[in-house]
Amino acid sequence: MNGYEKMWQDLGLDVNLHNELLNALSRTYQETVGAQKNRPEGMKYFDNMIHESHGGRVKEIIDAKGKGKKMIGTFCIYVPEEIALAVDVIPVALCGGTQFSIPYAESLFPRAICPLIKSTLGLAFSKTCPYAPIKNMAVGETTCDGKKKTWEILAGKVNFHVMEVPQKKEAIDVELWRQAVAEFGRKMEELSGNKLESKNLTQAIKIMNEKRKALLKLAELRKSDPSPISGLDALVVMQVALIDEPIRFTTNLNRLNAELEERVEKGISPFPKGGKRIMVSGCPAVIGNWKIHSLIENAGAIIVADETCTGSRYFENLIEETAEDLTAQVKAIADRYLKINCACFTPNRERIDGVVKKAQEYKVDGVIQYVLQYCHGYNIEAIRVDAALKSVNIPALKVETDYSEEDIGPLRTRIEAFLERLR
Ligand code: BJ8
Repeated sequence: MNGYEKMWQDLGLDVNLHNELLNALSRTYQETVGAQKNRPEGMKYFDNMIHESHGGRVKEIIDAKGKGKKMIGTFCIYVPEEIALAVDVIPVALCGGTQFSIPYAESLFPRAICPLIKSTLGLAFSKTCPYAPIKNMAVGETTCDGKKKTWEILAGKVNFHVMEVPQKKEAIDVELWRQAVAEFGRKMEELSGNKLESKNLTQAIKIMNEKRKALLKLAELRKSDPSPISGLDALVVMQVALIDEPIRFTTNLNRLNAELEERVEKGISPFPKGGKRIMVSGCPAVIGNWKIHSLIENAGAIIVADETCTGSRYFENLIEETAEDLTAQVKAIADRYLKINCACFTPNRERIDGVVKKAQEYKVDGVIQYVLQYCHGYNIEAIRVDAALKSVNIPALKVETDYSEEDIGPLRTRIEAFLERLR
């Protein structure tokens, strides 16, 4: 990525270390995503967006800020993007998916917290995250304990807002969440200096719903046998969804979907018809993390669905577009987001039932429960998910791992053995 050194320097990044990070990311990308055969042409846009995630996309946001826009960094798909967009605030997900930055977090934070949190913090601490200096506010949320306690430390250092995500979905929790979303709206108004108006919110809801529809279409196409796209490429599309400008993203995804439709008609796929179909369920896999998808597909299976926040949890359920005023719109937004089934909720029957339903709908042969080390929510919930899948005769394997390459050998052996016993 040439031509951005001056920008990184001006942002106060450690340019040499940042170059090392980019080289490490680019090597992993080439060895995983780039090494695949028979990829759709339309993936070129998404490859390029990953490549430009620290370059062109950052410059674009700096330019937009020059024209009066603001940027927020987010860490969870519970943050309602349409509210930010409606007041000219650009939301960008800042979660880290690379092992490279983890040691920089471990110098201050306990080692026994999840790699997603450590990687995110490490990028900021090591001055290798170009978004950290350009964001006007970070927006955290009360989901898992690791995140909640981290926000307390960061809040003293940067402009920080924490959204209260409830832990249950009873009437009292619905009310609390609606208030949290309304409060987020007021925060965004303060940050941007723009008033949240129904007209602009209508537009932003449409933009996000179109984006969700395109992602739903991609999910639908993956139901084909053989799926026209690998699970690894579908993951790359999702990773880009979390950082890209939404209208451009949707245009390019619709283009990719049109190509995939043709591939379905012609039976073109990176995998043979009748291959073993897998659903990944559990923790998100953000940019830098292609480990588990690559291992599963290199073992010969194809991932046809992701029940994760870098999968269906991000794009399922559209926002009602019939609300007539601002209050009703904010309520409709809150209600859509509360349908996201994160493992932070209890007792979480909706998620367990949803995993089973999805596994059946996508006709999967098995489910791999993907748990990031020290993510207690998904790790413990895996017991109930496993039992529910067993009750309908769908085999499941839980893998608990971090971002390092140290456990690749044993993981490969376990995944291969699991795939071997399917069907
Ligand atoms: S809605 S999954 S994006 S919280 S992996 S940091 S939960 S210890 S990322 Fe998440 Fe929102 Fe839930 Fe989705 Fe904690 Fe688990 Fe780490 Fe996690």
